[in-house]
Amino acid sequence: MTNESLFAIFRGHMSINCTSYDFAQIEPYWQAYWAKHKTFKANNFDERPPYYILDMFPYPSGAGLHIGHPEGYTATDILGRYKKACGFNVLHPMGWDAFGLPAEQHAIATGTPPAENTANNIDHFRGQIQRLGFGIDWDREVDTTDPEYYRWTQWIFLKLFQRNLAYVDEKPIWWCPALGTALSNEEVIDGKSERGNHPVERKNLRQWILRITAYADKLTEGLEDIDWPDSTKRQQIAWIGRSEGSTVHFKTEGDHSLSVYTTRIDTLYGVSFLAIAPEHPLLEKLIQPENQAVAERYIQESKSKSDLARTDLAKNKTGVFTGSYAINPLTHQKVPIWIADYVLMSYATGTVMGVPAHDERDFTFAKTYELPIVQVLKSQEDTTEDGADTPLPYCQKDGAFLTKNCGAHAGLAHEKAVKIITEDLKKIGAAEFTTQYKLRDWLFSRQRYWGEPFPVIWVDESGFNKILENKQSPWHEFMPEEPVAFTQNGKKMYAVPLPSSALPLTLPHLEAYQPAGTGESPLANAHEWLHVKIHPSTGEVRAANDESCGPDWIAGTRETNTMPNWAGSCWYYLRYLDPKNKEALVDPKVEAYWGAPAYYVGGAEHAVLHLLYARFWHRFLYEEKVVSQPEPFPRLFHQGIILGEDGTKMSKSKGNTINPDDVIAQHGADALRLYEMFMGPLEDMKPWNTKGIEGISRFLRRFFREALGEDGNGSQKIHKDAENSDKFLQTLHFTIQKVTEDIETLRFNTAISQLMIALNQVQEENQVSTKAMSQLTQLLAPFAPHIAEEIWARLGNAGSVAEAAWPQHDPKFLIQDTVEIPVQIDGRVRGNLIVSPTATQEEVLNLLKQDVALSTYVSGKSIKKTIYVTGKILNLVLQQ
Ligand code: ANZ
Repeated sequence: MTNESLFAIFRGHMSINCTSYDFAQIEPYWQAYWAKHKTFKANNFDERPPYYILDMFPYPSGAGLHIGHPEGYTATDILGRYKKACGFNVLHPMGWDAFGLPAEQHAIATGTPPAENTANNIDHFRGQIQRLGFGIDWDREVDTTDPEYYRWTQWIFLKLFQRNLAYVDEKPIWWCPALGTALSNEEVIDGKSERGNHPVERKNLRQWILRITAYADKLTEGLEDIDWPDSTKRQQIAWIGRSEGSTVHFKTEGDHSLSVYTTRIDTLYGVSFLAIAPEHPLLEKLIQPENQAVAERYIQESKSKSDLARTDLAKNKTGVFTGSYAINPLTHQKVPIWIADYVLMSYATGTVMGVPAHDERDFTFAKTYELPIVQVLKSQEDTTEDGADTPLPYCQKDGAFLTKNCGAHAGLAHEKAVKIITEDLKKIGAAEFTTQYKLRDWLFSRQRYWGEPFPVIWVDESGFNKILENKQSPWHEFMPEEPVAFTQNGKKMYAVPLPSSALPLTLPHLEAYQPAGTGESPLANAHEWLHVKIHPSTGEVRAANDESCGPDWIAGTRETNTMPNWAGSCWYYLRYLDPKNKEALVDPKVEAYWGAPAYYVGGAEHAVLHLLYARFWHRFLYEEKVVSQPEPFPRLFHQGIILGEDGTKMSKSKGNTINPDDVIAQHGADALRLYEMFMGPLEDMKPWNTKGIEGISRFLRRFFREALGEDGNGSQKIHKDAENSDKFLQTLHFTIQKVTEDIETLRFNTAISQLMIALNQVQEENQVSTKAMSQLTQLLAPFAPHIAEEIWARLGNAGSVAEAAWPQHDPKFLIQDTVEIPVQIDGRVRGNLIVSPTATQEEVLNLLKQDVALSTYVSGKSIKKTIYVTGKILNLVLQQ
């Protein structure tokens, strides 16, 4: 039977008739085949060992897939297809991180509801991803905006709420008076709104906040046990920013106490001013009447600056005097209190002690405002008594105390000084040791429509007391020990958690998506949804205007804020495991079966926010016994960015973007996949090169031709009973070994080079067995799966190449390394020979005769005795 007829039987009713490599026919065919046969379906509790591989799921933007997406997704697909061939039960899922600002802005501009727009974008993305031929189990697709998904996002929030890890507080947001809306950080550029270029300011609003700081130490320590890129670990450590120091309390005039946080209490003798943040609550008591006008103007101005601009070392340090003084608890000296915006209210106490002689910023500040510079330390090289040879500011910690200025502590070194001064001041209640973190609690609310609604209802005090009376009611399912309350317009309001039976709390339909104009989200306009009545014991919720509610029903208001789009991406990798579960976010048995992903592959730009938030939620879920391991992503890999052909970052404005749809249309998905993997090491940044993808296209066409001949229906060279040459077998088995090792270590570019070498060898051969050609095709399959399926089938193999067992290399075909053996003649080592470790005595003796130096010892003589230890030593005794 010819290959052609075998192939026709296998194909059944579908057929591709192309005689040369026609990817436009081949690719859709095999994609349909995989979908029909559910080739990549992953079953829970399969007896094969589980292998879970995870991509960072995309935000389905209106612009569609960009050329960077296929890079990471191809890498995970290669690994997944390879592991499947090795006998693993591979789970490689895909989903959509679909809440976010663009859909809402689109809704405001066009009136299309965000849900509709998002669904269209998802369809577009799914189609594009499917055209790349990834081996994804599409039955496990998740969408963070699907109420059946965000039911569980809300559930996790309620668990956090129950454990008092969610609270409310007033926090500043960007507020644009001209637009009448709150803006996100991304919508503010240099103190102006991105839209319309209007000035923005900080405005305090009630916000939900998650107590991530309670996990600061655990999140730092947990990094030790995971296999992540060092730079990403370092970024998380810096972001969490654990700092050990002291808090020192200064008495002020009017008998207030002003606390400063310092890591350098050893410089307390050199304090010449205190600097206080413009937002500090004590300021109104400290500003003297004659300083009022100037101070107020300064405070107002600082409102429009970002923290980054305020603390930038390169920028001028500004400030104004409050008119008040504080007393240094160590020296009892009076120092002026200045307002300075380089001090942030959000860090530590919001006040710093100014030590110009030993701190860069304080030095600049003191120079600008002519404040005293009191030196208390000198460098180790400085031999002068008064530290005259130490250039100021001297900021190192290795300095020694001057004997003058430093009272009882003169002569102490940094570490000792910190300990002793803090302990001394602690005795009089003027200082204590403290630990600070750069990490802030996570501001978890947005004044937006297109996010998860908070599953809580606000009630007043009398309503809350009614709920407290009935501890059996569903309102207590997630009730925290410490009630969450907030006073607004003089009225104290309490947050009541919805019971799980009331989830999901879905977003209401709106006629318009314009913000409310009050700083609240558009949900403030959804009156029917917003104003409710709740029953104190049954857990029922009805519309406020529902007349069937009796007098015992409690009036309540839903929350108008929504969750940030980081929420849904905090736990999606768990939902993939059990996406249809109605009883739990994931069945613990299913979670235990799959475990954490073997690899998590995604961009380095997520080093902190997403990767830290997800670790926080995961740790919490671990403590709540929802998951079985403390870390969500034990092994992380960042793919490098693909640059434009000009070597700069791709961007629409520069016109150097490459559209994956265009590349697929021109060269096919296989060529795109193979090219992106061939560009260079996966983690490297690399520029796109049109010539490069053309070369890859030629390689694929050549592979097709070599395997299947000019007419695509069988090559003269390839046949079942062909005798493979030794050279070819060596190349084949080396290629199997190399591609296998390279896939395991994600070195895809070198694996592809080896496939190219192997194809060159095929070209040089007169005959190659069908089995050997099929094996080479299997090696190509994870990289370029469509063409590999087509070749596999046309070579007469049954079933999908994705399901064939991975080929094993046979070591006997591998060219071994050589060894150097000593040659001893009549008891003396006369030299060495380079031989194969398995060389026979005869081979070694032949080599000896060819060796210019050694052959002189034996020429003309006969050998009496030969002792050869294979691969170790040759010992000869000559006839005398
Ligand atoms: C006096 C001093 C003297 C300081 C000196 C440094 C050097 P880390 O290590 O990052 O925690 N600081 C404290 N609170 C601040 C705030 N809210 N805004 C801006 N700066 C603040 O840094 C701790 C140091 O940052 C503290 O130690 C304080 O300046 C400053 F020779 O106190 B230091």
